[in-house]
Amino acid sequence: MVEGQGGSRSAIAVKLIAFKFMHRRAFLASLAAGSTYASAADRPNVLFIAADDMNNNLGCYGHPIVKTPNLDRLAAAGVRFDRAYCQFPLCGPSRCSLLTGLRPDTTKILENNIAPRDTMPDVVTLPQLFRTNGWRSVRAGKMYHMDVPGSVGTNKWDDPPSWDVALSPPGAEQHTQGERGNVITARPNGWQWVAFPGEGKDQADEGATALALEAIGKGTPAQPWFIGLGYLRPHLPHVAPARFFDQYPLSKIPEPFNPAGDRDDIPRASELAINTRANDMGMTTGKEKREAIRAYYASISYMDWQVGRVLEALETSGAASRTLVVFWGDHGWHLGEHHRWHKRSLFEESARAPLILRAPGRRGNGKASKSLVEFVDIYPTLAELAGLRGPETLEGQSLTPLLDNPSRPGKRAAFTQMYGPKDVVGRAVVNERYRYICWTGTHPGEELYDHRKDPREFTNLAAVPAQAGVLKTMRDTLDAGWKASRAAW
Ligand SMILES: [Ca+2]
Repeated sequence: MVEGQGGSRSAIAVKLIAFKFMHRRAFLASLAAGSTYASAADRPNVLFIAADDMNNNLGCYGHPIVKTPNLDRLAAAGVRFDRAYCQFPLCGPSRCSLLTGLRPDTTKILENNIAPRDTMPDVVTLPQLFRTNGWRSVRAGKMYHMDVPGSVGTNKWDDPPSWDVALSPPGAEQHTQGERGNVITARPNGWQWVAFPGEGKDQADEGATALALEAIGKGTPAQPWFIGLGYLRPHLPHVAPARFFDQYPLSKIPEPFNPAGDRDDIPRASELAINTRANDMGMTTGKEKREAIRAYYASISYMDWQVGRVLEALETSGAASRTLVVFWGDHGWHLGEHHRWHKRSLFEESARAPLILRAPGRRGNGKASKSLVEFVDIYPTLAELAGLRGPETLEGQSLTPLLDNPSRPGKRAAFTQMYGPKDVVGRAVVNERYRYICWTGTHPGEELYDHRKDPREFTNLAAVPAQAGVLKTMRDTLDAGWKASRAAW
C-alpha cells in the first residue's frame, strides 16, 4: 500500500478523509462583497476541474492521437483558450497562484510543499470567496499542492478556510496490480506506468469522481455549490485501466523529434533547472520513450473518462444551465522535447496548459480564443461571472470579454517564472509572436524564440545580431512587468 495510506482498497469509499471547517472570519465580509443576484436561485454553481501535469495534448487542442471525447464536448460547448499560460511550471506554486489570483512574486510560494497560509495568512482564496458568500464549497481530490504519489490521501498542504468539505481520496497509485514498467529506472518509486485490468475502484481519481457525483446530487437551487475537483492523472505514476492503453498501439506512437545540436544553444541555467530530466530521464531506447508517451496518453484518456462521468451527472441533475464549468491543467509536461521529460521548464510545452471555460449563454461558446491569457485571470473571471467582488489585490483580469468575443485581442504578453536548484532564476514572457527567457543568478543566460518560424523553439535567437531589436523589445516587455501588458478592456 502507499505509505501513510492504510486500510484496504475495497473500503476506499468509507476511508475518505473528511474535514469540516466551520469558522468564518469576520474580516472577509469587508473584502468579499455580496452577490449582485436578486435571488439565490440565480447564483451559478461552479464545477472547477483540474488535471495534474496536463499539457495541451488533448483531442480538442488538435492532438492527432490522444482521445478525449468528453473534454472535446466540453470545449465544443464553451470557450477553448489556446494560449493560456501558467505563472510557474510546478504544481504547488502554480496552484497557489491560480487559487489566490496572485503571482508567485506576491504569493512567495516558489516551491512545492508549502501551504498558502504559510506565506499569506489573510489571503482570500477563490473557493473561499464563494464559500464566504454562501456557496457550498467542496474539494474532491487535489486542488492545492499534494505530493503525488507520496502524500496522496492526505491533506498536508491544503487550505482549510477554502472548503466546507475537503476530501483527499487515497489511491493505490504505483502499487496497483497490472502490467507495468519503469518510466525512469533510477527512481522506480512512483515513476512508473501501470495498465490495470477493470475500472480501478482503488484509484484516487475514482474517489474524487464519487465525491463530485455526491456533491452534485446534493445540490439545490437554494444553495449554489463550488466543487473543486482535482484529478491526479496524467501525473506520474501513469496508472490507468488497460483499455485506455489499448487505445494507443505502441507502433502508432512516434518517437520524440529533436534536431541535431538542439541543446547547444540552450543556456546552462535552463538545463540545471530541469535537472537530470534534461537527459531523457535515463531512457536510452526508442521503445522506452514510446512506452512512456503511451502511458501519459492513456492516463489522459482515463482522466477524460472521469470528467465525462461528472459532466453527464451534471446534465442529469438539471443544473447544467446554471453551472460554470472550468477545466485547467496546472502546467504543461514535456514528452521528450529537447530531451526533456517533466515540468520545471520555461519552454512552451511546460509553460502552456489547457483552459476551457463554459459559461451558459455566452456568445463565444463553441469557439476557440488565440488571445493571450494567464492562469491568474481565472479568479477574477469566475468572481465576475458569479456577481462577486474579489479582493482589490488580485493580479489578473477578468476574461469575460473573450467569452463573448474570443477573437478579441487579449493581453499583450503572458508571464511565467521559475526558481530551480543551484540558484537558478528564470523569467519568461510570451507575446503574439515571440518567447523570451531571462536567466539570472549564478548561470545567467537568455533565450529568444520566434513562434511564427519556429513554434517548437529549437533555435535560440538571443545571440543573433539581426534579432537585436526584437531582443530589446522583449527585454523591455519583461522589465515593464505584467501591469504594462494588461488587455485593453
Ligand atoms: Ca535549440
